[in-house]
Amino acid sequence: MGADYRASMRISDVRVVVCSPGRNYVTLVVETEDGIIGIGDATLNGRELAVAAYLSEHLAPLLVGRDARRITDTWEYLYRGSYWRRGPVTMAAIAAVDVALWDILGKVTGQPVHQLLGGAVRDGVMAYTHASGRDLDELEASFAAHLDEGYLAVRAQCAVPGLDTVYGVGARGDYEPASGELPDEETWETAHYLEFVPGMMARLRQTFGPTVHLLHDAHHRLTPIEAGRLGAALEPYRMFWLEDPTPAEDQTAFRIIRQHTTTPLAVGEVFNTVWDCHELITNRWIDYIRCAVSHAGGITHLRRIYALAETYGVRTGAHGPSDVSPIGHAATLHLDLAVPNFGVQERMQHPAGTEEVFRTGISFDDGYLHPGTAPGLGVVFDEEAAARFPYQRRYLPVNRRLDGSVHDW
Ligand code: KDG
Ligand code: MG
Repeated sequence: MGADYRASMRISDVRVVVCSPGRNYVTLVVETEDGIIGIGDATLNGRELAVAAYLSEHLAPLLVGRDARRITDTWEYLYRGSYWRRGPVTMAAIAAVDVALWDILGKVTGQPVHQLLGGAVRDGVMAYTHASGRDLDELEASFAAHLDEGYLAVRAQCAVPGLDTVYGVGARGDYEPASGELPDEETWETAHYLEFVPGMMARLRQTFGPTVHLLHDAHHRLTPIEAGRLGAALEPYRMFWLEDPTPAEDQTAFRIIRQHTTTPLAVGEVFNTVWDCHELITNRWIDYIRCAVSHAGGITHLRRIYALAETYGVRTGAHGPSDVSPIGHAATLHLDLAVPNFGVQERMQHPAGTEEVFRTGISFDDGYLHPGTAPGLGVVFDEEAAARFPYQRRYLPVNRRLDGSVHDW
């Protein structure tokens, strides 16, 4: 059992730790005066130090002395109280505070966070992972390997003939998009991509049969009508979803895509608040909402987005790349377990080294993830280990068309 729930719960210390065990992570550590520690993920890929500064310079002074149990009040104070609302930096910082407070509440009450959210409504969380290849043979081998691991759902990305580098495909093995002291440049030409992708999906459906869930990420690169055309071309292969077909800030683009295809649509990894997606949800222009706990204001805000989505028949498909730290992953899984309109959860392996710093109770069996039943999030953050892996500047790539102009990445 945790400490006595009636005991004083004043926050006495707030620290921000930036570490790089294989990639950068920003972690918030919140400590109460009776020694309970809560942790939150504030990692924003390629912009880590902006969130770290927001937390340590602007939020930490507001937190010391507050009652750690007042989670919603703290969220309101940090969101409404700042006047400057929304945006990835602000909302990643608020998310870290929120998740740390849920972690503390779980530890104090002796309950895993999903119990505090109303309890599990499923036994496990269906996960998808990433298959990729420099050609179709390599993609097929990668896809098969993930099925062997037990996955029931797999996202497929492949190099496109005529383009040197594309999103989702590493030069060797696993794809980790952030790299380099300065941004790498990837190449793009929509015509090449649209020519290639339907054949790739046809081949995977043919090879792996009718039941595996097939996903694909277009990573914000198409116009609405191009996306409609791609969705229609993919209909015979019964995709689980087509992700991020167009740049996500244009919500009304999805009305056009919807008019042209029944391929299910997923979007949201770059969203920070319900205001980024309320039109998408209430107009039923999407099928899956993909916000991350760590980027969309934490558990407190994401569950409101999910509740709105539930009302309109939209399911969840939370973002879970390696840039969401194990703390963020655990928080997401607790929410996934507890919401009725769960759809699927992304899972990308963290680079080697991450486990030296973050120890989780997350398990994966027969395609399903579970965050464990330890009080709070169930994640231990080893600050001494983190100190051995100092921050390294990393950028996400920039995308250029073959004529040299910058395109959406
Ligand atoms: O930091 C950027 C990544 O999170 C993003 O490129 C991953 O698109 C992504 C996905 O679907 O996991
Ligand atoms: Mg994506």
